[in-house]
Amino acid sequence: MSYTNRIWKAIPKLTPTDEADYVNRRSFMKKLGVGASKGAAVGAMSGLAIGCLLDSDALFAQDLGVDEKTLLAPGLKGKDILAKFPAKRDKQYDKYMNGGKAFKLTDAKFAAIYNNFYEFTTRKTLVWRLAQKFTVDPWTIEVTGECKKPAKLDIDKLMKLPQEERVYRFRCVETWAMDVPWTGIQLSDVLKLVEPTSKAKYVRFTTAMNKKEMPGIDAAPGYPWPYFEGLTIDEAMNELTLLGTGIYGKPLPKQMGAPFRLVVPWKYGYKSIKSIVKIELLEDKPTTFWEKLQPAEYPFESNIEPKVPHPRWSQAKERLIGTGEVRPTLLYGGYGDFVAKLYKK
Ligand SMILES: Nc1nc2c(c(=O)[nH]1)N[C@H]1C(S)=C(S)[C@@H](COP(=O)(O)O)O[C@H]1N2
Ligand SMILES: [Mo]
Repeated sequence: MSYTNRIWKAIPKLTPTDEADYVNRRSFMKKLGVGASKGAAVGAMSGLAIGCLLDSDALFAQDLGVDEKTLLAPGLKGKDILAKFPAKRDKQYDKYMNGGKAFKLTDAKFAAIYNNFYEFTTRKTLVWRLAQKFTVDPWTIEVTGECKKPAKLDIDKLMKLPQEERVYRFRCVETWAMDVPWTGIQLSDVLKLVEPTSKAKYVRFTTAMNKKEMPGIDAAPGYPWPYFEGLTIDEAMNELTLLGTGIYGKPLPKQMGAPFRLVVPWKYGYKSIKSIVKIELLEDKPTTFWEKLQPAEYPFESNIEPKVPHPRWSQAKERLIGTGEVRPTLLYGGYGDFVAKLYKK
């Protein structure tokens, strides 16, 4: 039996009651065996957070009877936007995949059902469903701070910037990975619009916080919402760093961070913040959502480094979702040619 089929068989059926529990804080906490106190909840949740997951979680799609088209439904649906997809593939990035060896794209339905987006739920395979009600149009990203021309960029303005398709490996700190064709705008093109000053040394990013449409926020009241992340200005300006607009040739589905998210392929997945509403150019180093919760486990830099274990597990190997294939983790995800220079000590 194939890996996938074995996993399908092993997953217990998800009942509607279970599902309701995940969006209901009290019973969710009870299920986790956690008291209602904030501290306890945060401790347990962040331990669970990026640490606890089951391979088998990946494959509820079949049980839920959901097809690929539903899973990949784009967040942005306007005709003018759809006309920009698929963007032209820039093939020069293909050779960094898998250390230059052959690779196969991850099956789209796995990428679109196995998601981390805690604003909706910590249950990966339920994110897509809870995210369907999330409003992503209209949308603006405010770009502000150390720059000469702060701006509020709406969908039309952002979608006028050049975008292309690039296949990158995407690696979560939990050790799963996927090989996917992103569509995106180089973040440097966005930042250049506002003319950063010489004081801009860091960039801070913030996700939307729409409690009505994001049930995971109230379900985890101890988390420092809204989700926020950061890069150095050199990391943000690096050619690899994308403001992601799409995947598999279409605008991003909501569960993957529609309408605009980061894609930073040499860092662990939590740096690739979703559904961004604010970008701030800063002189001082900001903290991040996960760093605030567990600084020893999720430091600001968080580059992919096979020889630096997470305090609770090894990072030497990674497992591709969809096939279960296990491969050695590559330093900087294989993108050392682009970024090793940023970390010379
Ligand atoms: N706002 C927000 N961004 C987020 C997260 C999140 O919970 N909230 N999870 C991160 C983590 S841990 C990972 S691995 C990736 C997952 O992206 P994907 O679901 O599109 O694969 O998104 C990152 N961006
Ligand atoms: Mo992650």
